[in-house]
Amino acid sequence: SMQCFPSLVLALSSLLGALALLQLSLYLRVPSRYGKHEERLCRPRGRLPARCAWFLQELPSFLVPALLLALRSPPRLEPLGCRLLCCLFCWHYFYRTFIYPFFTRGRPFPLQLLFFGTLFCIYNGFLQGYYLIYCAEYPHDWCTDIRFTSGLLLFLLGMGINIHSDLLLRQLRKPGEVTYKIPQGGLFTYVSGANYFGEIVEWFGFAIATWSLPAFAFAFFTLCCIGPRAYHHHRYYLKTFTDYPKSRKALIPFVF
Ligand code: NDX
Repeated sequence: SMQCFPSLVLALSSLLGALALLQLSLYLRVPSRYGKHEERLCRPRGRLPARCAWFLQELPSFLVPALLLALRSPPRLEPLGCRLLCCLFCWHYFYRTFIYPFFTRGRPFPLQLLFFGTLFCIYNGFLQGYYLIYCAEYPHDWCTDIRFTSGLLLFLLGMGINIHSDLLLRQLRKPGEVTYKIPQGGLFTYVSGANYFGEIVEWFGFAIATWSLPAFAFAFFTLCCIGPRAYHHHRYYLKTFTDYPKSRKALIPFVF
């Protein structure tokens, strides 16, 4: 049966950090090519309806840790902390896999990115799940530790912002529509990437609550992945809409 190999956790987390830097260098100048940043002019490549693509891509991030948790033998009943934290991770990906895709009105998603996205979700789902279920150890009073409570609060706040912003974006279109409009309301009043801001807050909250290397590596990856994307969305809006609100920032309210 499986056991904890700390060197495996260290290796996988470092690779995740390296991927984050790769991502930053690739997508700081040019955005990743899906959604509003897909090249219209290049030859038509394979695409899958957004619904299927997001479902398939995000499913492993839910399934892998959920299976690790369910199949662990002997069942690890003792540390409540690990199970609770693993459930938080699964909870987010339950939303992203089983709820978000079924309501999305997004454009068809490029197969090539879907492939890498799926690999990424398997990798990260395994790393976070494996660490929490086989390696993490928390004192019995972890639930009252300031790191746990403040991290959990940030996680919930970020998740709320993320889900609310996803909803506001979806409502910009009628079913079947693929045009872009100026997002309004909620945190979009302050930033162009309100959904991304929520997601970043969420994963840094998770990192603080778990106080673990894999979770900090993932939060950093998220920042490097969707931080630049928020900036590119912002530039796109400024270029496309002459009446775009001048005071709105890219990612962080009032700051950047
Ligand atoms: N999926 C995370 N890297 C990513 C898919 C892409 O969950 O090769 C990371 C995730 C993957 C990425 C994933 C990992 C890295 C990959 C990358 C592709 C390349 C990259 C694999 C897995 C890579 C290396 C080199 C390291 C291997 O038509 P449309 O689709 O534009 O419609 C949109 C609509 N919308 C509007 N509608 C009307 N008017 C407007 N003005 C509109 N603006 C947007 O709203 C969509 O239907 C919807 C949302 O669009 P958008 O662009 O704001 O968000 P999107 O990027 O699609 O993300 C959706 C949600 C969001 O809440 C975000 O926070 C979360 O997913 N997310 C996304 C990406 C990554 C991630 C979270 C994370 O890292 N935690």
